[in-house]
Amino acid sequence: MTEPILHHYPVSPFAEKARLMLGYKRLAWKSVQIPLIMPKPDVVALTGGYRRTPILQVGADIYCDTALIARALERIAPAPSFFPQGDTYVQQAAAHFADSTLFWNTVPVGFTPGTGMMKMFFKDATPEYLAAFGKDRSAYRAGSRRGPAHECKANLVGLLDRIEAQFSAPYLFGAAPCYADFSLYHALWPLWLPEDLRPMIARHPRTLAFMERMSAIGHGKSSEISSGDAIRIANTSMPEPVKDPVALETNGIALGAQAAVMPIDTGLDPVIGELLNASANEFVIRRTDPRAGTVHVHFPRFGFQLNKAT
Ligand SMILES: N[C@@H](CCC(=O)N[C@@H](CS)C(=O)NCC(=O)O)C(=O)O
Repeated sequence: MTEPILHHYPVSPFAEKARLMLGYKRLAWKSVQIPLIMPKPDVVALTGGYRRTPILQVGADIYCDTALIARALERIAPAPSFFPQGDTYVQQAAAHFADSTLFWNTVPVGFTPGTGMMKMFFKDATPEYLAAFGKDRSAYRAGSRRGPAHECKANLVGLLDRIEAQFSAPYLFGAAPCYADFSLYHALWPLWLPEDLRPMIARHPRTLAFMERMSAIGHGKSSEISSGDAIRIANTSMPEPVKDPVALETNGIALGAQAAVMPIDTGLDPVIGELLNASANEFVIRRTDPRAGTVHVHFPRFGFQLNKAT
């Protein structure tokens, strides 16, 4: 099997979710360090425009969004499963809430200038870089609102109490981790990783024990390669043929037609190419890049929009 390649950077919580999912599957993987801010020419060579972090590459197949990365990894390595009690609504709801609402409350607190993640990861950053970072993230968030830290801190008081109350077992829904645990872990990571913020979590002993337990899963075995090497791997690989393609609710866009897929919330950059699949769980777009060759770019259905290519 082609080793999966994760394109990521250390400070990204969603990348931490993917690293831990790879560790849980005990997969050997390759790691490509990507820029934190635009431009990201080598990411875009693979995705065709999608810029969010992380992406997972398997040969010439590119998986965008950690929800779909989880499903791709589940296919590659079915055991241990991310869905030990089945792929149910309540687990997806818990994962989605953590990836969106909880995440957007922990990030403004965890990334407050001069503290937490900023102190850990950006202590040597120049004022010019910090200004460029701020500008990049404002553009990336487009019209979506990020609350001020005091509002998020207030929300977190109630949220952390409820998370603590949920733990009657080692993990959210029982004795083994499920997909939602990886989402909860990464959303709380910006408050748990930096020692100066950890007391917010440590006030909740079961949540603290959960974070320690999840962190102990580790990242598995990875080796660094360059983004140029990853592009060469895509170029010399054949994308996996799509099995049983369907055009579910495409609003008139036929399979084989040119289409545009992009997120509905942040990083609204369309990926344009031939629509190969629009199933209940996944969009697949085929596109050809001068450097990466022909690739299949995969997106989850939920959280993404399909439009006619203009
Ligand atoms: N729903 C996406 C969210 C990914 C996301 O928001 N990632 C952040 C980093 S934690 C990001 O893309 N930031 C902008 C960037 O890296 O360019 C997922 O599950 O992968």
